[in-house]
Amino acid sequence: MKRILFGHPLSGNTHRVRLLLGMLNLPYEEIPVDIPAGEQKKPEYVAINPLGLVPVLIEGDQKIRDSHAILTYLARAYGGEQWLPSNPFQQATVAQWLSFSANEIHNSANLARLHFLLGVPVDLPVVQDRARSALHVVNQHLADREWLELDRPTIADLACFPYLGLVEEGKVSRAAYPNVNRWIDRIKALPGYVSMPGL
Ligand SMILES: N[C@@H](CCC(=O)N[C@@H](CS)C(=O)NCC(=O)O)C(=O)O
Repeated sequence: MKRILFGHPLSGNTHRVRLLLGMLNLPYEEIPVDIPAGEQKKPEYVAINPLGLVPVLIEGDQKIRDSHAILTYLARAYGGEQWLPSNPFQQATVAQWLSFSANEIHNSANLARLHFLLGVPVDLPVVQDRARSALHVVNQHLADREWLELDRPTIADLACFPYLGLVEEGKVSRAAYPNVNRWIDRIKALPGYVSMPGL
């Protein structure tokens, strides 16, 4: 069965999907979408994702948009109990970090990075402060644990990792967050880890 990932080489949203695909050892073809040229808003791509965003995963005749939804699908379809357990409470503890990634991290660390990478207009001090708040929350949470939930790597870790790992590209220092830094190193040491520029 053919598996295609529409993404962008510098996209952390795409990268969290690449990470799980690598860790699950699932073969796929990546089709780069030229975001600076606006290819994601052209009719051909909007027919694939009406939101005009990457990533999108196509697997056979199934199509999924949004990196967190894709992580959820891949984890349940191929990851057994490891990456997203079936127990409802445990599943919710993982899901709360997917939401944290999609909101608190996306609207802070990601926006600050996009400002320096692509000149996206943002209220820089505000988004940088929000990034520090997100780092603080994760740093506190990791004070007495190695992984975000369940004492093992799950899609919670893979969701939050890219933009916290790339946060310094938004000119926010990670120096004051040692638990986050050790957690980043642990993720980079996982079997199947793949890198991207900046990580
Ligand atoms: N919640 C979405 C966010 C996707 C997203 O913002 N993708 C960015 C690339 S990292 C994008 O496609 N930007 C193009 C644009 O805003 O036009 C996800 O997790 O997949």
